[in-house]
Amino acid sequence: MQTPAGKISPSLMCADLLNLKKDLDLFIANGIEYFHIDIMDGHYVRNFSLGFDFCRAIAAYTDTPQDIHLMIDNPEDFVPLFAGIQGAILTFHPETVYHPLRTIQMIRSHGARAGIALNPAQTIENLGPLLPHVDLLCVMTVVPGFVSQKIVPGGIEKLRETVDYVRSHAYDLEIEVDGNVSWQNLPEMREAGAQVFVAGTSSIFESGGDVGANIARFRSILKGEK
Ligand code: S6P
Ligand code: MG
Repeated sequence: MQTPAGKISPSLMCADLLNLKKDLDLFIANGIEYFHIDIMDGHYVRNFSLGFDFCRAIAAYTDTPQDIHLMIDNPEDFVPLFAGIQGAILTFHPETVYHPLRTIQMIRSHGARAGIALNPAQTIENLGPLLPHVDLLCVMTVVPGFVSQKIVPGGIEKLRETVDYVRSHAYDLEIEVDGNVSWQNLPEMREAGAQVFVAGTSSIFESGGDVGANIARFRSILKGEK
């Protein structure tokens, strides 16, 4: 298979759970790179979403790597649990812990890849010391907590500046964009240099849409075809 122009990480929180198996089969057949699993605790964000049992069920069905986005307080309490998911990337929000470097080390020592998330109100320079130690940087283009939000003003410009910062320091990590990765925003997010795209209700899982056709549409935008 050709190296993809960008990786797709469908946000399974946005899937129709009653049709999940059908969609998973489509994603697997299309070589989808990651599954984005939003974990919310009702404290760090005012919402609940998926949980460990969901990750375990997906892992029992497919070895597609899980891109697990922990929007929770005290993430270290749950690192041993989630790191047990084969091939997982565990992304946490650094402001939820006193010592984020220790959390990164903990994730890696449990055999998972480590990611950190950058909120719209945070600057990349603040996270600079952590960047040599992580596998993934998740740039949030919405405030975490809910699906179907509009991109924050200046979100794409911030993404571009963040990519430039990471490249100028030659950090070896993947840059993911999460939040309103819509048909409209996707071309600019791609141009800005994101490498992993979280696909939710504004693209692959759009209401009334055909997931199979939407995967093809997403891929062709990532290749710069439309
Ligand atoms: C938001 C969460 C995201 C959403 C994604 C949904 O708190 O971290 O991963 O699931 O943004 O996609 P959309 O297209 O509805 O914004
Ligand atoms: Mg997310």
